[in-house]
Amino acid sequence: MSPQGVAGNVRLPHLDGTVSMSTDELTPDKWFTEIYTEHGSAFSLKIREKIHQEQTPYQLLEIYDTEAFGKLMTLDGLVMLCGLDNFIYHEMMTHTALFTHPDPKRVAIVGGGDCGCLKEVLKHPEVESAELIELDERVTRISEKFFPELCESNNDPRAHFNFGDGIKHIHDAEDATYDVIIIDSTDPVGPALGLFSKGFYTDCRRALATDGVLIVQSESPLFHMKIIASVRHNMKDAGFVHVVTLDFPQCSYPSGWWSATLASKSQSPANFRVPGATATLPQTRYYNTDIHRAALAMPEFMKRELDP
Ligand code: AG3
Repeated sequence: MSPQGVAGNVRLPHLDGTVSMSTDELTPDKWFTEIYTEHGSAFSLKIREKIHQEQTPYQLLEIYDTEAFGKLMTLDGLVMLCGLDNFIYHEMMTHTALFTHPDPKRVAIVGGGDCGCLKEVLKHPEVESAELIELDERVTRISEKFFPELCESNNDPRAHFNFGDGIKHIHDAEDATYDVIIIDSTDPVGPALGLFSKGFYTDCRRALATDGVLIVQSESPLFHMKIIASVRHNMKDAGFVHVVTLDFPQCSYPSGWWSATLASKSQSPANFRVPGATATLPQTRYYNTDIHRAALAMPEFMKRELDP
């Protein structure tokens, strides 16, 4: 006898035939919805309440308390992160790049003002400095208030904050300043557009030392193949020797499936470091060696569209 009922006839909690909502409940005061107009779909979260709203000098920043996904941060009405699944994105955007580099000591994060990537980067003991370059300081201040779990390493002496234009910062950086550059941007619209360009990746390449690794959030394989293809093209044009796209689930982003594209100056992305002599696996909830390897495997449609 299982605690839930007779073996073979287990009652599944919440799947007992009751309807969990009626459509007239899907009202803007009870639900947050991001509509993917071009893709005829949307993502909704039932909200308890909106707990913060402000117009920063750059964007509309809102925080909701949701019923099942933890806190939610949106910028101009688009989901940036929520409590439930942000660990997948942040771990995949960081550990894959740091384990591709043979000895990552100096890391730059462009965007990522919520500090989720910063926290993951600082889990690597060999990192000596992690610099966050975020345009909108309010994102960081509000994350400190509502997502303290992402900001728990902000006082680490290795963490440095630079609130300003990431494109200019990388452009002005001395040659070979960084080992790893992480681009944790919004979608490629408005000020973020430049973060997807060949010119920016050329500056990144120059600002990276010999074994340098760049990783960029590159949108959804189901919805945004043109963006992924153009990121890869621009990285190759910028002179990176290896370019690979990794994929992972992210249920709160368009289509529920996301990607990151990694470029390296010399290291083969397939030969990433695994726990042993040169690497210790940080405490993670999603990332591990098998996940890293699996994320490098490309689905057939992506292979066909990206490497014809
Ligand atoms: N960076 C990627 C956000 C893209 C989401 N797009 C959307 N909801 N349309 C988020 C920052 C997390 N640190």
